[in-house]
Amino acid sequence: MSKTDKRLHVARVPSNIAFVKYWGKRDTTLQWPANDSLSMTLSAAHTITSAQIATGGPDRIEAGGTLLSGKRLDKARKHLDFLRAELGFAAPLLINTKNSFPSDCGIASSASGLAALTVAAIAAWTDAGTLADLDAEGFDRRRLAALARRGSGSACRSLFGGYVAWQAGGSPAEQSVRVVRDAESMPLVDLIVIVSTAAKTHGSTEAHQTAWSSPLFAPRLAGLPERFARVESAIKRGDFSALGHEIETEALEMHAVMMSSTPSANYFAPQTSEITAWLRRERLRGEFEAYFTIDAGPNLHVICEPKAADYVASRIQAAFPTQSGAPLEVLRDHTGSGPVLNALNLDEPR
Ligand code: 2P0
Repeated sequence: MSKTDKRLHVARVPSNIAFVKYWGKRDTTLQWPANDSLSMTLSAAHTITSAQIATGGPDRIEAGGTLLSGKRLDKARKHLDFLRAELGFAAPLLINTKNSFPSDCGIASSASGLAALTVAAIAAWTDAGTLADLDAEGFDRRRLAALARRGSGSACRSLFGGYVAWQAGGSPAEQSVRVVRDAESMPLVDLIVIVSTAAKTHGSTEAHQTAWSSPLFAPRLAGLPERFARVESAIKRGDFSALGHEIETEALEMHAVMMSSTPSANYFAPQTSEITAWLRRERLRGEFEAYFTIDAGPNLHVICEPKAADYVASRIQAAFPTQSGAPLEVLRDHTGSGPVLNALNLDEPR
């Protein structure tokens, strides 16, 4: 057994919530998005993926102790094949992955999942024990982001903390990821309202392709650079009200594109619409300041300042006490500072 056989490389990578959404691609193979996007990195919603060099055989990929299957397995395998072909590594891997939140229902599990797989796999192949070790091996965050993006576009934004922009540039090779503002200087809370944990019926990778068929997509793309600039400016100024209004309009615009595409995709559940209408009504009445955004799933992300979070969460749960007969779940998350990598020596007591 070589030295690397005995080390377990553990990546903890947060999910992210997009304030300017990535929807539509110009190139599916090279993962070149139709527009620039901007997200807030989360903390509590994360994926922990461990990787270890296997002594032989194909990759073995487990999720929480059972073998991964279906589309999640296909996506993970395809990404490991891509990384091997791109980087020249050969060793098979033992992978174990676990999400801290429900998968495939609009909490960006593919973002944290594919980013964590990228970091853990490369750490195992290079025997890196920290992100600094990976950097020394030639894998800085930007390179890791560019590799993770090939597994899932939104994954590239999870490699950094705070508020993160993914810019499409003039060609696939000119894409870039940069931090707009760090987490500590503008902490916000994301109350993730779980309307449904059922896996979504239309996966976002396929649905991305339909964006071009919507009559609303061209006007959306024409207006997005200005919205992006307004969102970035609101974050830099710390203007929460301006940011909040922008993110609601942005989320509704993306869903209007989804709904008006052929075939059309409607990710809203009845409670999604009820809660958005209620939230706006309460805000207009001056009850609290909170704004929603919604990804490719029925669950809502209610964004507010930390000082308002307890009150807003209690009001949501009082107004919507149950979901399908069970108490409504509201996960509390906040602006996070990005990924962490560790290594454990398996021949030492843990
Ligand atoms: C985003 N979403 O910006 C947007 C908002 C969903 C709605 O990125 O095909 O899973 O793997 O690149 O990253 C979901 O798309 O798609 C997504 P692929 P991905 O977060």
